[in-house]
Amino acid sequence: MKIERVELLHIAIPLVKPFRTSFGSVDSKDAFLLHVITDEAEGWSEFAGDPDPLYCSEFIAGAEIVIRDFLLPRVKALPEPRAAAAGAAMAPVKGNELAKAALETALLDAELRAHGMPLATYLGSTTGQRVPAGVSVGIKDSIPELLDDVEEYLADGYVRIKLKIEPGWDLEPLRAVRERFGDALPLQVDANTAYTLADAEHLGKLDEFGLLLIEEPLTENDLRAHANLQRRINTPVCLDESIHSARDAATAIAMEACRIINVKPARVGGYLEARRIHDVAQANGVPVWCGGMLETGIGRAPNLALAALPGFTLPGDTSATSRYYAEDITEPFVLEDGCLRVPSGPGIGIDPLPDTLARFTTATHLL
Ligand code: OSB
Ligand code: MG
Repeated sequence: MKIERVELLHIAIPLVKPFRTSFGSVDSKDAFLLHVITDEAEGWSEFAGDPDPLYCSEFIAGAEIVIRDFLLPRVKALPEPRAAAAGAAMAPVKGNELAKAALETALLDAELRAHGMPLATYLGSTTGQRVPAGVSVGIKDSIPELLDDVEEYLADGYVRIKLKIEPGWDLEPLRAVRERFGDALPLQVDANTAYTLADAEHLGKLDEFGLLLIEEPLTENDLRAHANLQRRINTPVCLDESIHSARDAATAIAMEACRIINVKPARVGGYLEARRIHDVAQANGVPVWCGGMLETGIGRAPNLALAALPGFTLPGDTSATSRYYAEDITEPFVLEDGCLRVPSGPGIGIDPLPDTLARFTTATHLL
């Protein structure tokens, strides 16, 4: 396989409603796609980060430079630009996991398409498998607004609700959701690093709500603080932002900094490392689930292939297209009995719709 051309397409797609977290609010998904053209097949991927480095240190403008000037030249210098060799070739570049994931995934897609193999088969899951879908519900201006949204998602069939929380928006919304929808509803929360250890006693009050987990309550990468918190509360701590690699996962598990891990392929440098985290967690009896970054269909399809692996025992943030977009750049993913299906085509199993993609593309750069 020889790389002939790599295109980077900036896209902007309106969200059906603003999505607010403890780190900010967005009403549009701004991202870029990578389109790798080789002599054997073409591959697609999506950069998962945002225009601003608020969720993580990477951001769109920086990632474009990192890919163009540091990652792609290293991959192009390989005798054969196979996805399995790309990780090692890119390793001298520190960090930048989201950028690495985007490049590795586009290469992997091209390679698998050349072999006619679906990503799910490559990873060890099954195409056509149904993956239970949860939904992440943003911070709202009022409790009634939150309850309306949760009601709508439950009517759609989502099997698990995740509430975004922050200081001042935690106990009250949880109490309201439990009162309205009952104790049996699978419910979890995500703080996106909004608390400190000084809040440990307050966070202990979440125990009464019988949550599946609390995601990333404290400062990113502070495993010691998360371990300290986990000793003081019953709700299982789940790490998102703090896990960048399989090594991080092994360390966090050994330190008892978490009891559950949110696996986002982009955050850990791609699907190969995500698979390793799944394996490490499974060997330690730690459940994992697949997180999301409001991906378009190009990012959603491969996440479903990953989420179908056996260690993904909790519903993911792999929601249907309609939860994000009135119109997406791919065919929509539709909820069937609370589940999405793993695509069955080769590679990531989905292609952008050319006309729709053209309408949502704001700039195209040849790398
Ligand atoms: O922390 O899981 C997160 C969205 C963007 C950035 C970070 C997160 C999220 C979500 C939504 O919670 C996940 C999704 O539905 O894609
Ligand atoms: Mg999270």
